[in-house]
Amino acid sequence: MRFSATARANSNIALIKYWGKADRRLTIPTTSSLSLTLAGTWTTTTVSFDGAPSGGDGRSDVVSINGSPATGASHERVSRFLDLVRSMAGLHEAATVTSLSTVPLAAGLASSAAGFAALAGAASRAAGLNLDPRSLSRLARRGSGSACRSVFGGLVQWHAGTDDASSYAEPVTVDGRDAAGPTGLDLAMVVACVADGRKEISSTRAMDLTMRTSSLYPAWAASSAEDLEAALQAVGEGDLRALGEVAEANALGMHATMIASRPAVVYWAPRTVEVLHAVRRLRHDGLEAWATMDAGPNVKILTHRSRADEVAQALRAVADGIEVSVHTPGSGLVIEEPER
Ligand code: 2P0
Repeated sequence: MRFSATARANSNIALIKYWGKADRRLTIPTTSSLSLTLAGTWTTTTVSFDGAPSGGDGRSDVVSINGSPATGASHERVSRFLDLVRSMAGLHEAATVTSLSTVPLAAGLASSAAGFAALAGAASRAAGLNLDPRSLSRLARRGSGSACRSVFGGLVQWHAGTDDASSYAEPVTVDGRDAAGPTGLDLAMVVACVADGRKEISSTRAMDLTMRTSSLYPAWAASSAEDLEAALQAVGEGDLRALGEVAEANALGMHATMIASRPAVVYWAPRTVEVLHAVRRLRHDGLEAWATMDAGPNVKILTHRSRADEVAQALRAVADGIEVSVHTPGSGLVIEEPER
């Protein structure tokens, strides 16, 4: 008997960041976060439980990511996640996983968020589990923290919680309407990719190092709770300026904690700084644009949809070789019906 399901999920970019775990095994974060899911950043994943017994003397999972077999730590991470799904479903069969991302690496959006959200959807459905969106968010979180937010579209809040049940994401709406799209703030995210090399240190390791060694970390975590309140208030009031200001401050504060780690975690490249200055100049010239950055050198700029092309144009002019793309808010996890 073969059980198969396919699911797809978009990437998300945090406006109020997740950086640090209170519980590493369960991926319970130290702070709550807020993100925007981006259109056109799909990862599509198919999972089949093949009938062969897994683990022990049985065969191991076969995992292919963008056409290449996953090996070592990335295979181990997917397989451990499948073990969790198998234990939830009482299943003992090995899986075949095929994952394809539509976002080119050069777009600067390579992320485990879309990957683990899609894997959570496909694996749980192939295993015969029929999870509601909140349970899918909790499951995706166990693969990668930020993945719990990619289960939903538009603006999404991840409640840090204190245990597995209370740590999940949900959409942020205003009067029951989508807060990110044309009925709300009408947001866009411009991504300026300044380098596409592999990162020196993974976000998982970097956030642990920051928590253990950066004297600035407790101050950032405390202010992040206030930042989230301010961001949610700005969303409720439809105030893009207030949202942009707090998002930029929260991201730069997170990077300050990393830079104060020992050894320092410095994701910034020279062109990162050039783009950050360009964004400040745009604001000075009256354009609504605020920067955010993640565990890498690329800069994402929050703006109004109507100004996104102007922002993109200005950033392309900063230096040769900066790849710029414009993204509107996108939808959450989509699970296709399984074949049985
Ligand atoms: C975020 N990042 O909120 C933050 C900001 C990067 C910087 O979530 O260890 O890949 O798998 O839970 O989710 C990247 O961290 O980390 C991330 P794990 P994840 O988007």
